[in-house]
Amino acid sequence: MLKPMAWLGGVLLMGTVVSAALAHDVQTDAMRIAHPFATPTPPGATNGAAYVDITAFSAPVTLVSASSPVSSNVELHDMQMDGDMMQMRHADEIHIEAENTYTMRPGGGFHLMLIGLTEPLTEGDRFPMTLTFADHGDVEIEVWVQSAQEGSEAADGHHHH
Ligand SMILES: [Cu+2]
Repeated sequence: MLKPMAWLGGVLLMGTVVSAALAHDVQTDAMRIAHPFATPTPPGATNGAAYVDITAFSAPVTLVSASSPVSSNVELHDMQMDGDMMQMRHADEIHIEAENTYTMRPGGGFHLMLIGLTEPLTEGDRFPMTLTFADHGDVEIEVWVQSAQEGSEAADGHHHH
């Protein structure tokens, strides 16, 4: 595993080629989960957010819950404009139709809210998370803590090879 500083230097030198190469994913019979990442949190923050891209293969998949040792709860959230206010709402499930991809990104839409962090999320950290799907059981993923831009670019690059 690369040391965070070496990894950061590589990204700065070689840009998106390296980010794409350093993307990671998990594949099951039913789906692919590409490049899970979470953004760093300021000291003292008690909540964080994680993002994954979920591609359903030949049948729809439905994410119903998530958990991680880094926080007391992981909630499915949906962030939408309500008038001129951004509002986060709890979502019961995230449904992805067959042969579709749902792309979570900072700034809006679905995300995985880490409620009650045991410690701040620091760039370069990695932590496990369990995603629970209706009919498809649990899928273990590893979440990388990256800036919104780096995480998004790595996930975007993942879809282009
Ligand atoms: Cu949220």
